Amino acid sequence: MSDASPGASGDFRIMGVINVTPDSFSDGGRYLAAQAAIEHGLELEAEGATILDVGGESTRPGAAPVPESEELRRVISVIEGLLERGVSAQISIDTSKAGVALRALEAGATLVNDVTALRGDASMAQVVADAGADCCLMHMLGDPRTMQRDPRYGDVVGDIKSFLEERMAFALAEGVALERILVDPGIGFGKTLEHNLELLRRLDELVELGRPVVIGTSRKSFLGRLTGREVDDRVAATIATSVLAYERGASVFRVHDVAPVRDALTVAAATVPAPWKNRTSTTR
Ligand code: HH2
Repeated sequence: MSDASPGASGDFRIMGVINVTPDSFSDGGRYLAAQAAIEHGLELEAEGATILDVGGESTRPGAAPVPESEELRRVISVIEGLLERGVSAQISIDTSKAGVALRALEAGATLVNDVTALRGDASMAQVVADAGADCCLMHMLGDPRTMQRDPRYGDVVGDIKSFLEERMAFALAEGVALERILVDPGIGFGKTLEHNLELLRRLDELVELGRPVVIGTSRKSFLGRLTGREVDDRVAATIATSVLAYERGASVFRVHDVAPVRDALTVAAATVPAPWKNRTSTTR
């Protein structure tokens, strides 16, 4: 990406998703899985990702938890490999386990993407605070095994805004600096189709929290319900939601398909100045 492009000037950041393929059969297989994840990360950076989100535990609805030792085996070699290969993108660790976050931060990650917003592990806030790491606080109703069973809210946007406010206060009390915090409504995490759409429609209300809003719609099932498309064929739908979210003030976009989303956001940013610049007093 050239420095002159709007993306490079800071209107948005793309967080490319690196899922470390589980392979419990042999160390050889594990090594190949790590190598594939590293190559994939390099490609995502070349396509315009400025954050690489490395995850070793699926958070899909119904997913079973992964033991810490296995999650560590999946992610640490990938983080080390990405840095050895010279990535300049920020490395994010997608985990809710403090032990995994700690080792990932030691290996060179500088952002903890915790889908439990520091509720999943009592030591997590301290690990983030001690490392001076960035931290993404995401909303989720229930846990991945139960979250899609009839989720209900009073006012989905108001409830999630209050939740994020409370989690920000908790993080601050635990010693995480305000400038290190990002917030995310957690699209698809305990939300019906209508909840997800309402969140996108009123995303500007979350910008009022004064912190960068992260949005992850990439290939998610609500897009499948709307379009009838299978998971690998939801790029256009992901682009539509990303551009809408940008227009309503999101600044970090967690996606699998970096190149097309980057093009779409570059055009959006050239057309409309980043809304979050007007609505927040703090920096992104
Ligand atoms: N979504 C998923 C995982 N981690 N983190 C944040 N901050 N925001 C999200 O929306 C988010 C997330 C789940 O994405 P999915 O496509 O279901 O799975 P994955 O991308 O891990 O394969």
